Amino acid sequence: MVLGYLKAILRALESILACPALLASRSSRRSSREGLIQKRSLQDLEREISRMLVDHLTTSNLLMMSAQMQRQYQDKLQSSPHCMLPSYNHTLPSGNESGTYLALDVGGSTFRVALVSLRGRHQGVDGMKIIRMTSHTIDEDVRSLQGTNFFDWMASRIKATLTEGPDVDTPHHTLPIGLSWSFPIEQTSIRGGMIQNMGKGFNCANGILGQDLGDLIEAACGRSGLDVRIDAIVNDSSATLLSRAYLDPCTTMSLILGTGMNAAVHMPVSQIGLEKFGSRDASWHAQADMVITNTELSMFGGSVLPKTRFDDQLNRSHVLPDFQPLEYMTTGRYLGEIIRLIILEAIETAGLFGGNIPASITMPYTLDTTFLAILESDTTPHMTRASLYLEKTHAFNTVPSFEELCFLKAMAECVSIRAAAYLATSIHALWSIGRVTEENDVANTTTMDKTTIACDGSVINKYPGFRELCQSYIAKMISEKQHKGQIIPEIHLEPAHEAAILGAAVAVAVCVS
Ligand SMILES: *[C@@H]1O[C@H](CO)[C@@H](O)[C@H](O)[C@H]1NC(C)=O
Ligand SMILES: *[C@@H]1O[C@H](CO)[C@@H](O)[C@H](O)[C@H]1NC(C)=O
Ligand SMILES: *[C@@H]1O[C@H](CO)[C@@H](O)[C@H](O)[C@H]1NC(C)=O
Ligand SMILES: *[C@@H]1O[C@H](CO)[C@@H](O)[C@H](O)[C@H]1NC(C)=O
Ligand SMILES: CC(=O)N[C@H]1CO[C@H](CO)[C@@H](O)[C@@H]1O
Repeated sequence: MVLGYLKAILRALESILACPALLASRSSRRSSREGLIQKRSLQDLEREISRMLVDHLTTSNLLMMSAQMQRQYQDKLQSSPHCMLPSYNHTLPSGNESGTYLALDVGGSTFRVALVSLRGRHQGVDGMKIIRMTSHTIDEDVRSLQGTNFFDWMASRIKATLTEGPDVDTPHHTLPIGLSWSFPIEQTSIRGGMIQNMGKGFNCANGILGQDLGDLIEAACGRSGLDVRIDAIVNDSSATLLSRAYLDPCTTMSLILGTGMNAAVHMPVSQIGLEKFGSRDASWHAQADMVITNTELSMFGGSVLPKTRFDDQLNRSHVLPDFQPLEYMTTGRYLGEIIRLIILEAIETAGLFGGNIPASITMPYTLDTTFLAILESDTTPHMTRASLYLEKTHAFNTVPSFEELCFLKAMAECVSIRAAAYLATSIHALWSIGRVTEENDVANTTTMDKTTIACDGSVINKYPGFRELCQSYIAKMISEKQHKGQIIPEIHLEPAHEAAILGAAVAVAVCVS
């Protein structure tokens, strides 16, 4: 919950930092240097930067970094209130759960209500289906609702969804609900948690801080005449893991990589320090030998993953320096910013864009990942697609030349290759620590040794070639460490669709089955 709070501050400060007044002095200083003698050629700069970004990404170096990251994970697994957080739900779905469940997904800008039908893993993709779903924009008016008014709004949408179609065919008298909640809560059980400030402009927590989220929703539904029960509350990373685990029993990890990142892993309770479980009673410990753990992966990698001067620059002007080292080098929020910093240096020292900074990129965080994706996927001989996109979205004095577009493309490739390699390293490390206790079994395995990682988020699922590249780095790292005659373990990164809604449904199904 501390992390969620810090993230909210971060967002607020980022928007303050983007204030043009703060940057005006800098850009005028820059533009007064127009006509500066060019210090080096663009090709020379390109060679230097690409060496810096990708030359060290050899399999043996990545394995060394993985070993160091494993030590960081082990350390935080023993004691840290911020990352490697064990959830309450210790059971993965058997794949035999069935029934119709109500799933809710409350995010920053939409509230979704879905009826999900589970019919068993043996049915293949038909085993898990959204049979009805409504999506409701959370606009300013909704965000400003205080206290129980927000939950009454939710209840009215739930009721509308339920009464919209044929009656729900459920064996349960009281309709069980699973909830994906993308805001901080201090979870106190699988079905409850104390509500915290939500950030993102929401007023809901006003006057009800510390009250139980599950109770609040049930009470609001009661006032609307709905007989429901919140049985499970999950966050994005556990929802993603659960949604995929229902169909594929090899799924024991999830990865979110979009604007931000996170990962969850199903791991042995014995590897986690006792103090990390808080005040759970003995019955929880008696039942659980494995637990879904929210890694908050973004916070790892500091002092392990080599940085460039551009990363240092980004870190220095960041409102939370050193807070999320891996995130700063891999997620959608930052890939574009790294490229922007490279572009600024190239303008200043290698005459890119005739030495002029396009007005649209003088401010931090003004180049988004879409720009990188378009450059990388443009295989037209003159890069006309990328050129058109640039013309449409950014103001240039003169249209960038083909040579300049090639420079931008090469830089985008290097930045995304490094992101994929660092991500692969962090996943390999996570996978490795989960196996420590099973090592003997592993050595003796004669059957398939396969792990599926459920993936959600725009970068991992949509950025051209990214998931495949990450997958191939992981495969190289694994095979390098294998001895002759051993079965080579496999890790598969698989996209999870509608993970928040389906994961919430699976979570509730696991609880009532
Ligand atoms: C699921 O059901 C199948 C078929 O009825 C059965 O063979 C299997 O053991 C069940 N699995 C679990 C984990 O209950
Ligand atoms: C979700 O993550 C928060 C911290 O980020 C944690 O407090 C909470 O227990 C997690 N919930 C689940 C169900 O994993
Ligand atoms: C990140 O920036 C902060 C603030 O400028 C600085 O103190 C810290 O040393 C930087 N971290 C690294 C790894 O350079
Ligand atoms: C593999 O299993 C056999 C028999 O179960 C056992 O004797 C042997 O020690 C095991 N090997 C390893 C490397 O654990
Ligand atoms: C603490 C807790 O409520 N854990 C639940 C996690 O999911 C399993 C599913 O079988 C339940 O049995 C546990 O009670």
